[in-house]
Amino acid sequence: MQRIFSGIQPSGVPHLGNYLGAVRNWVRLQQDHDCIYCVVDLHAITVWQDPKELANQTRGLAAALLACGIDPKASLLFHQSAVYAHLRLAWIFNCVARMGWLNRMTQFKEKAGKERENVSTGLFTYPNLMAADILAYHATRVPVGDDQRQHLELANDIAQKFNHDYGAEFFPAIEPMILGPAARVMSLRDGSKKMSKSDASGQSVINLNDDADTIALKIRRAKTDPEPLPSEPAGLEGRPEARNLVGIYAALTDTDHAAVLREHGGKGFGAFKQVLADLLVAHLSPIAAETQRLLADSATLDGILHDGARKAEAIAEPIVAEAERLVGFLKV
Ligand code: AQP
Repeated sequence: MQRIFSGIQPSGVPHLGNYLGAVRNWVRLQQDHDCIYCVVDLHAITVWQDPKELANQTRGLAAALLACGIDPKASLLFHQSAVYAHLRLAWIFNCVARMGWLNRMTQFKEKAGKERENVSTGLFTYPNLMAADILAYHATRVPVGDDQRQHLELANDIAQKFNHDYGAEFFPAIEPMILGPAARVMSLRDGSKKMSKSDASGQSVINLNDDADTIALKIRRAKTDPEPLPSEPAGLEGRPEARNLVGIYAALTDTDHAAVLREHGGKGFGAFKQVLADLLVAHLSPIAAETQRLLADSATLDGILHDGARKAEAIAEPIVAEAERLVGFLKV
């Protein structure tokens, strides 16, 4: 079975983009892959996280992942700061990756914006830690949203340079798995920006813990244009907000844009938003309820994360120890 690694940051409440672009695929992949799923709290602190909230956000995200269907008997689920192997390999990769490579990363440019001189150095080296997360397990497949494609190309560059510099075919090639019609869910207020936990406008994001009324309100208020829905995908050209809502509908019903437009083409957005909101509520309400149930028993939740971390450590430790040996560190 091929080994999968994927992570998600506890930098806020998980949202529909995380669910459709990543987590829903993670659940499906459990059937025929060896899956390692990680709540990446080390990544989260690359931007400021309130220390009073971070542990709860980590638990909240782990509970949401379990509620979405991650099965701790079938997969490993743990939080990143509990397994030191990630940090040891990330340091080596900091010394393998080149400044020029990181300078090209569009996520850094978007997140740093005009604050480039003031953001943390961790935000800049984030892709090196991400490469370490994956390669510490010799994972070869990484299910992610479309926004992470560039980081995975960089991880492959790092792996190749390590192998070349240290004269060993040690790290395998990584293949991104970008799945489904909603690999990039966009903000409900601006169809050119991705839906993001850190978006200041709460109205742009459907959170996995939103209740039915909140979901319906956010969808009603979602930005659209005055034209009715087209009957074919070509008619979505230049209409990013319409494309986004159709993509969400397609993902939730396991179809594609063409099938959604065959059914709803010609309708105004008022009617379409109503059916979309109903569909979202039917999908997300059980997840929100199960998350709350899991959070009420934090001892069990912490036990799952602790067990996952120990099993993850058992896989990563010999791989990272061998990388350190190749680098030439003294082992006494
Ligand atoms: N809008 C999105 N559409 C599709 N997939 C998405 N993902 C994130 N946003 C979308 C996918 O979710 C997984 C986990 O992402 P993450 O939380 O680790 O980091 P992120 O991509 O930086 O997510 P956010 O919401 O934008 O977080 P903040 O605001 O904290 O930076 C990844 O597989 C990602 O592709």
